[in-house]
Amino acid sequence: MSKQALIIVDLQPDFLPGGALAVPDGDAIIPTVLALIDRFDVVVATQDWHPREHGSFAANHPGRSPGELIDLHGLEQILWPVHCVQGSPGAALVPELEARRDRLAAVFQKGTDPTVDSYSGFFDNGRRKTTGLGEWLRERGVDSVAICGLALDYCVKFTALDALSLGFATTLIHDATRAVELNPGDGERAIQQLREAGAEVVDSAAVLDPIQVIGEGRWLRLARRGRWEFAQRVVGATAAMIVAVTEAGELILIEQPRPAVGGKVIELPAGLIGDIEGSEDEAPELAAARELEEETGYRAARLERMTAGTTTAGLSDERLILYLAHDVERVGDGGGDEHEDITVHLVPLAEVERWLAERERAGAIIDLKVWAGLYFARRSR
Ligand code: VGL
Ligand code: ZN
Repeated sequence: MSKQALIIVDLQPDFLPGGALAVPDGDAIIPTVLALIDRFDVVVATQDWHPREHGSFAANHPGRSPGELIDLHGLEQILWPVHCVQGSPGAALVPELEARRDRLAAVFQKGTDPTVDSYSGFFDNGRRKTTGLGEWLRERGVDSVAICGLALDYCVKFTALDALSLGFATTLIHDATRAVELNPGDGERAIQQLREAGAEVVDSAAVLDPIQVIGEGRWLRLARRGRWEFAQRVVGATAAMIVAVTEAGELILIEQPRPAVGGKVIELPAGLIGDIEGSEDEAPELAAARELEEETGYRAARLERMTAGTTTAGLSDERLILYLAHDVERVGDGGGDEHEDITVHLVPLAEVERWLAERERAGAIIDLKVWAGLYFARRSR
């Protein structure tokens, strides 16, 4: 069994609002971090722990101010206000965490060498010395880490990047972090960078309130989170739906039998993304193009992403990306694959309401997303 540790990064008063190097809203993560502590067998903390003469403090460079960049013994260094001075109240662990000391298996101090800063909980910024955290985790059989704390765009980010580089499966608990944002967007960019480096980014709910599978068929799973039951697809949680209008100004609709509702349903063409074996990584636009052609016989020169969202969030985790097809051209009959029984309807944009009402009176069922599609279809003309 893989063993996972929680790493709480720099949860210290100096990084909270009112502190020397305040992270906006940093205190908001404390209740979440406390709840997370109980869900991990191994919990460790890092602590920014600088000598007063530390080279990252602007005050130690006459004429310099916080936020400026300098060269510190060969490494680029952002200058910070004096913070987390060893033994000062602002450098302690926050009282809420201090009260849970019994649950912290170890605390790793960093930034103790005045000549080099240490954002990561594993190594200094020059990667010259280890704090011992990596070795400590390995010795205890830990092979995956979940990371929370402050600040997302500095110490949390570099701790996570080092964890990945050391081969730990790494999860970032997004809502249990906050960013300094010296530059607006630094937090989002840190998330992006971590994803690209291979980190999994989750919200604490995924840990505190995990999804339980209570049944599984060939295509669908019945799942539960807390008391809430819902359906998940076994493959492909996201669908692509296409709004396509012919050159003559007709909205392309399809009609097909839907066993769940026991009748024929009028819908926009759509299909699952990544449901074809061997092409699970298919780009959403390609899935949309493929489905449009398979179901309707029309090919689009270009697909433009209009919007994305949930379809029936009370019933399923399914999400949908809605595309607008540009310059569609008829290349086949459509009708879907061998398992499908699809009729294609071309309905002049100005007559969609009347046509749908008529079809409804005749016993057809209308998928409500047709109306959303109509909005984008008309807006595009
Ligand atoms: C941190 C800047 C300087 C952090 C520490 O904990 O993110 N940031 N020292
Ligand atoms: Zn620091």
